[in-house]
Amino acid sequence: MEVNAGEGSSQGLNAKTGQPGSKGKGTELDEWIERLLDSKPLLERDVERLCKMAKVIFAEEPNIVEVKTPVTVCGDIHGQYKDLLRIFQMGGSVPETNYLFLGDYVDRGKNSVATISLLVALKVRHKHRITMLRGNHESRQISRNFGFYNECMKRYKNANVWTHFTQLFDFFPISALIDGSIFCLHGGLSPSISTLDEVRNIKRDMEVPLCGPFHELLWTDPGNNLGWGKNLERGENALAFGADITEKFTTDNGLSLIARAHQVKMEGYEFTHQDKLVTVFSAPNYCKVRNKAAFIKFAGDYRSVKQFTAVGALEEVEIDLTSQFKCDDLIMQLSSIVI
Ligand SMILES: [Mn+2]
Repeated sequence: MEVNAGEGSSQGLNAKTGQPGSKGKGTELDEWIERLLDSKPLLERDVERLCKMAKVIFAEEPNIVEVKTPVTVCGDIHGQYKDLLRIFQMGGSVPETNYLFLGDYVDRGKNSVATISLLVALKVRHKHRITMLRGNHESRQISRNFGFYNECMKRYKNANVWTHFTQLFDFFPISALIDGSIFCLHGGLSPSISTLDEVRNIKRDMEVPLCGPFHELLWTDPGNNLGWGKNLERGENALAFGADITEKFTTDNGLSLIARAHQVKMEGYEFTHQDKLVTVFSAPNYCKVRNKAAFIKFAGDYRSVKQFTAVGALEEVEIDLTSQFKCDDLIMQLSSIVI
């Protein structure tokens, strides 16, 4: 993958012995990125330095990051590192392609450390090319129990790397707004939030709370019933919102669409709520569900969906279904890779 923006070169420099400050930030980051792409983990001290650099960048971002098209939107990755590389291969490399990730980088999959390390390194290297939102798994409470913590302990023999990353997660932005009209976040709406300004006013530099609006934006799902109701699939206190809630929020805030992640979908994506809401999920064969994964490119009024199956599929076929899908006056191009 081409990740070098052109300034500096890593040739002749030793990533292991180079001292901080002895070379340009870009060169050091390029070395880390190359190392990660070579499937080698970063050293613990490099993770610490990377997270310090990243904290400054994330802390400067507002709760709603303004993003312009063209941008490629990805849902949950969940430690499926090879599938993340597949996304870059199919969707375009960084920094040539702009990416917006909707959270849940860690847990469940086997390679949370490599996944979050690479994405954060790319973020620091090309901060205007990648937007990373916070998912409900970017929290101490969740990632302690669903894989990331145990993987850090296994790879580094201590919890320091987990601590560095989970401290960094507190600074991840909550949401993004594409071209002023597509509101993007990990979970969904909140019964306590009716305007984008209310999202802008949330205090976010903390562990994801156990309840309240911040929690809900990262945890809720769209439901089939109208209004607000229980979301029993996720537990007693979880909430789901109906198409009427989506309609009111999008109308009141001048939005054309809500793009969110958080739920596995067999096709990798699903439009619902009168096409005012799309779920995108980018981890194929998630927990062996045999789902396809997808990501969506927005470019002005043009939208295209790419689907893919798990790495290691015996056979891949690309099917161009251009013009079979129409969404209002927008043409959706669907290229599918199936076994
Ligand atoms: Mn989630």
